[in-house]
Amino acid sequence: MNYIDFTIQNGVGKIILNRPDVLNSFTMDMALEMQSALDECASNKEVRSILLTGAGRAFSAGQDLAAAMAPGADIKVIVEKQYNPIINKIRNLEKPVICAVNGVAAGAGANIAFACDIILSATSATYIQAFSKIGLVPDSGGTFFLPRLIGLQRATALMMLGDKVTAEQALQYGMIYKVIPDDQLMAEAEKLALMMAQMATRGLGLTKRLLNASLDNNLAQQLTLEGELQAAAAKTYDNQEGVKAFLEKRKPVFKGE
Ligand code: T3D
Repeated sequence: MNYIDFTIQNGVGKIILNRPDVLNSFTMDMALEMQSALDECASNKEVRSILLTGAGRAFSAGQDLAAAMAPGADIKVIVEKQYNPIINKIRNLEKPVICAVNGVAAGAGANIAFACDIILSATSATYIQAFSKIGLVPDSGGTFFLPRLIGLQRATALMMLGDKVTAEQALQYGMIYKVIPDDQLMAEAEKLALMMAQMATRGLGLTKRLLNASLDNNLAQQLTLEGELQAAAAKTYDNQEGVKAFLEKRKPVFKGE
């Protein structure tokens, strides 16, 4: 891989967007590499949690605008081949995806972060729905996730005005989970990813399936699905181990099965 760093260690699949000179903005090649890494995280049983972050001072400035202007570039193809698969792969990956936003997250860069399960943000990170500044509409699932995270009023204002949101504001709005001092972000994110890789990850994956479904289902459908997936969770090794460990007053050893 040339534009991302991808490693698997101690159950954690770590994806680092790595075009720091252009603030990790996306080209087709980088997007396809990220998609391959997400596929590997989904299929490889060794991977039980995923950590996504950026190299250098930015998380991602979204689409590489020079690449978007290159002869032959087709914006519809860019959205359909680069970003839509990334968002679908993150949401359909039944393992926790942690996003450590290390710096500015703009355009598609911000909206990829919002598709992740848990967002930890550096104090200095900022979030910009940059699309309106260049006459585009938000993509990468932004119009789906942002209003659900922070409400229609704030999402509309941020998407129309393109205001820069600080990490503290993002936390107050409910866009992200935690703000962490810059020099501690990666250590905290790695600690969380490692901890989650040792949890009952099959159950976490089923929880993610429920949360995905809750975005469309009515209450009756959701209650039915909760019953079905609770029955599936109860059949896992990890449920047996969790209950046994509780009764034996010891720490459970989960396998993600
Ligand atoms: O085809 C399509 O377009 C459809 C897909 C759309 C999805 C999208 O994501 S649309 C939104 C695209 N992103 C943007 O509009 C953001 C553009 N970038 C910025 O507004 C600013 O760079 C930031 C606010 C993110 C950060 O500002 P600052 O002052 O910290 O950094 P800078 O000096 O602007 O950028 C540093 C370098 O990165 C600079 O290169 P240089 O001068 O050092 O050689 C700059 O040109 C480059 N860079 C930053 N963002 C992009 C970029 N190069 C290409 N594409 C970028 N998006």
